[in-house]
Amino acid sequence: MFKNAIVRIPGRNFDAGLTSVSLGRPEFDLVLEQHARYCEALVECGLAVTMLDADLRFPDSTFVEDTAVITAHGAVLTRPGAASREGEVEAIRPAILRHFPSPLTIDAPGTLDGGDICEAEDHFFLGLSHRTNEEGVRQLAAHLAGLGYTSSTIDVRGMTSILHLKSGISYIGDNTLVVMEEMAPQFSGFDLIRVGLDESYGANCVRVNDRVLVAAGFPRLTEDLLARGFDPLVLEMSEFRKMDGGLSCLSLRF
Ligand code: CIR
Repeated sequence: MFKNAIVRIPGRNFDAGLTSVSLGRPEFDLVLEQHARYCEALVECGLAVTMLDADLRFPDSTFVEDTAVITAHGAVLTRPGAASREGEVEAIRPAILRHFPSPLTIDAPGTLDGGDICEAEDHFFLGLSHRTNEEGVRQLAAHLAGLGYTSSTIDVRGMTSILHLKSGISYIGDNTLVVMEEMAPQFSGFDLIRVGLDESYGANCVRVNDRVLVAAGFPRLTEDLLARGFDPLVLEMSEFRKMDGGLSCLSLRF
């Protein structure tokens, strides 16, 4: 069960962040509206939400997930792979320290984005991506082993359609992974909810206590979740998608 979430309100310069997709410019009023609804949803799921102020130094800083990996046994501050995002870690450190007084760290030359890290019970999948390098994975695997977890590496560098590992897979509890079709063969041993190409953005969903947050516009995935006994909570994400962001990146949950 999660009790807390940390989020950061998007800044007015949100549209100056990094993106690899051509879906148009995010509309700021809608960004704020979708973010507010996302925060409400976390409250509906029973979480106490810490809302950090917008930080105009870092246009991508609303994607807080990339700055830390938080487990039940301890937290790790990351070192994001995009130079424009490196300073986000110092900016979030005080909020993490309030809950985890001695976080571990990822140090140079390691780089690691939280979006590449997928926790499935006591095992972590560590995505090797264009943001997370081998040294970052090595350091995190060692930290996780010290905290009592196992881990394995999934190389997503050849997959041009996703930014992070968790753009393509989500562990939603009950031994179930939501996974983009092309990644499915790597995850035997789990019950898989496969997501086709046309719904692949939906693969980034988030189990929060009794609910599964899922992006609006992916009816087959939502039906599959219902059919397997999950309780989807559908959220409009159009403006975050324009900046390569998904549901999981908007919060740290613990
Ligand atoms: C970036 O490119 O870093 C941001 N525009 C999007 C980050 C999304 N984060 C995530 O999926 N964990």
